[in-house]
Amino acid sequence: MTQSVNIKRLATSDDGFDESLQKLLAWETVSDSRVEQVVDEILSAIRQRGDAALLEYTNRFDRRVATVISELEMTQQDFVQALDAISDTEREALQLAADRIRCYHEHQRQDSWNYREDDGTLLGQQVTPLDRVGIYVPGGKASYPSSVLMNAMPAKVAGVGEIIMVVPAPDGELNPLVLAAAAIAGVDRVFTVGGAQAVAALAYGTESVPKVDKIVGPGNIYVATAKRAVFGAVGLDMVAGPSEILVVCDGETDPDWIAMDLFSQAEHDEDAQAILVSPDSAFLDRVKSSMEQLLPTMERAGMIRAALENRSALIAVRDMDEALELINRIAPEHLELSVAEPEALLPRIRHAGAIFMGRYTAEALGDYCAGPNHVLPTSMTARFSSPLGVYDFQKRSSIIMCSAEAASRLGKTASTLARGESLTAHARSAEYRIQD
Ligand code: HSO
Ligand code: ZN
Repeated sequence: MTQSVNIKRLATSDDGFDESLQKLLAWETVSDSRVEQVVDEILSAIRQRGDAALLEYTNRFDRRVATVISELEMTQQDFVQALDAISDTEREALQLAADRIRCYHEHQRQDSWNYREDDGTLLGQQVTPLDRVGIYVPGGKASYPSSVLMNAMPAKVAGVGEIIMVVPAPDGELNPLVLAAAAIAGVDRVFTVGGAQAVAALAYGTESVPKVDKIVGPGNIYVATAKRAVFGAVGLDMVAGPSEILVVCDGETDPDWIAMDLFSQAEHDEDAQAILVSPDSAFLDRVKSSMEQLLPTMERAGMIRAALENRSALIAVRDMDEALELINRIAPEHLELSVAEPEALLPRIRHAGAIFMGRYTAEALGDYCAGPNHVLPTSMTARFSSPLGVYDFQKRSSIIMCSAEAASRLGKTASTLARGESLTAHARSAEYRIQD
């Protein structure tokens, strides 16, 4: 049985290719004023009434029957039970993934540094972890244990003092793998609350939920809107758009492998984007027929088909130079270089969230256990941003220590500049320390 797939077929040699590409890449996050209004109400209720409001919303939206927030907090015993509830194979896989993610992220840790000038002045930068962070984990189908690891491990490696996780448990149901991943990652506290009310609780603090310094993790439109609204009171991670994959193939990889790699992103979301670029246009046909054969075997066939027909494409290029140009224009979240010598292309790639090199490196390996983070810049933001990392949970303070001699010398410069700005107190403060 095969199922035809209506994926766009483009070629860089087409008239109007640029326009077609632009249409494909266009993605706007719609801000919905009705959602904003609902979220505003929730935010101010939590701010004013704390736990009481958090309980009301959680009982209403998640059909819970809690009378105090402590009933919604997971205990040490819940952690242990979750670890027991999953299979040995699952526990070992989570543990192995966590170990590899930790090891990779340890390389990202930034250290403090300083240097001394001839007159004894010391200048430097002191790096400190954030005190407390909140991790939002969506409920339901998009509740990914792998994302718990990817958000919590870099915070842990950074040395964050306390990691608070929130995850909705509609009808009291929670995937034990999510809780097990939290236990393995070393999350300190887990509250089964979600939505805008959970974001508000983390941002403002309630009697029971401690206020955090930064909130990370994906969520639905209510969560995203709430995050945007509390920005400033707390730090935030990037706003994630739908998943994207760009595969560049020389035509020599098994077309089934490529079809499945494209499916692996398409199955996330109907707005996900899967693009295949090749100089071999007969290969594009082969991948298309692989897709048509494989699609009926997929559990999420409906989602995959929607994503493939919506914002995805098979693109023929004249040569690898053109492929490289396209990569940098598309700035994909995930880039697979399914070619014989990916190292030769690497120095020419400037914009991509994560680069998967060679025919064997399926993107799925990076999603779970290769080691690098799977929280990556989407929607062309790889032009200016980077994967979630340890550096997102560290901050820097500047250090200045002047010797008497330096204070005297720099004082003259500071005084001149201060007087130029008519800031007399600045000038005199510097001048006091000038010794002649
Ligand atoms: N590919 C997703 C992450 C993920 N995949 C989680 C499977 N589980 C991020 O783009
Ligand atoms: Zn994925």
